[in-house]
Formats: sequence, C-alpha cells, structure tokens
Amino acid sequence: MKKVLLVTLLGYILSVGNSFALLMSNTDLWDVSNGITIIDHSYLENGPGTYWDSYADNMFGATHEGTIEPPNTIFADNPASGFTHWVEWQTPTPIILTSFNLVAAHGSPSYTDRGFSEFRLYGSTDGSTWDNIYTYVTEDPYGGGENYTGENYLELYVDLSSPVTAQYFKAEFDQAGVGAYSGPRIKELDGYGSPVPIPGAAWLLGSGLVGLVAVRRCKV
Ligand SMILES: [Ca+2]
Ligand SMILES: [Ca+2]
Repeated sequence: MKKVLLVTLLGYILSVGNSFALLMSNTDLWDVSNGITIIDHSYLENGPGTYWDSYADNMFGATHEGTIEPPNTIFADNPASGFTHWVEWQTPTPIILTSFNLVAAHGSPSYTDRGFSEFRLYGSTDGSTWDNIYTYVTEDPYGGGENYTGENYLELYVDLSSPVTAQYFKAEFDQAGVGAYSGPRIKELDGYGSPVPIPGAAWLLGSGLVGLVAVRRCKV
C-alpha cells in the first residue's frame, strides 16, 4: 500500500514538474496577434534603419524580417553601470493574469554576454502606478528548461499564486555584468489568463437571451 502511495506521489510530482515548461506561444494574451501594443522601451540594439535593428515587439510574437535575429528582442550593447533595460506594453482591454512564460538565451559561455542578472515584472491598471508581480534572479549559466535544454537558455514559467488584474505591464532586465557586454536577448514573453469580463457585454448578452426567449414565446 505504501509503495502504491509513493509511486502515485512520484507520478504527481513529475506531472507537476512537466507542467512547468512551456513552448513559446503566438496565441497568448501578451502576443501581438491578440492586439497588444508596445508603449515604450529602453534603447534596443542600434537605431532604426539598418539591418542591425531590433524591435521590442519581437518578444511578443512579432517577427521583423531583415533585422538582426528577427524572432528575438536584442537590447542595447555596452550599457552604463547598473543599467536596467525595460519595455512597457498594454493589452487592448484589462486582463486577469494567472501565469507567464519567459524564454531567453545568453551567449556563451557566460551570461554576461546577452544575459541579464535579474528580471522584474510589473503590472498596472492605469499605466502610472506599478505593482511588482514577480522578481527573478538568474544564474550563470541560465541552465535551460524542459523544452529549451541548452545551458544558455532560460525557461521561466510562473504560475502566480494570486491572479493579477492589469492592462499595462512592464518588464525590466538588469544587465549581467556592466561595461563591454552585449545587451540581453529575449526570445519570448508570454502571458496567460483571461480578459476581464465587461459588465456591459454581459448585460447585452443577458438582454439578448431574454429577447430570444420573448421571441420564442411570441412564436408559440
Ligand atoms: Ca507570444
Ligand atoms: Ca519572439
């Protein structure tokens, strides 16, 4: 009996472990395919107008062909000491965020090349007052995950203990090492949850149903 319990428990632990690994998504709530917009960001690698452009929305599903690493966002190289790279974005309507998934990759062998030492995620309902949602201190090297196993890969899936309602979001990445190091490479940042129900829409739906019932009754 004890053996059965132990095996069941181990199976449960393994299944929970497996769930903490997600592939990058192009259908999540923070994806450009769902209408999010970039509000602003810190400097990206080089300025606009050259092959070496990078775009902030490449970390939210966009892929700008003809630029450096089209699927990725590359933050600026050689930042000043203590520099924090950042990006702000908003969803079309407020959402209830229940989990998120971050995939990044530093150069090799050390995370001081295209890596960050700390990641912080913030949320806001009005775009001006920010609440910290999550803080993560990275390791050198990142160590990989279950889907992206390379030692230089970071795969961070976080199931939030308390869902967060917000429409504005900000991600900060502290440069790993300072000085002549390359800015962080972010492959994708995905958000999961559900849109906040709109009371008006619920009322309309309700009145529509009442209307349908009324029409049906009339027909009878
Ligand atoms: Ca995405
Ligand atoms: Ca991407």
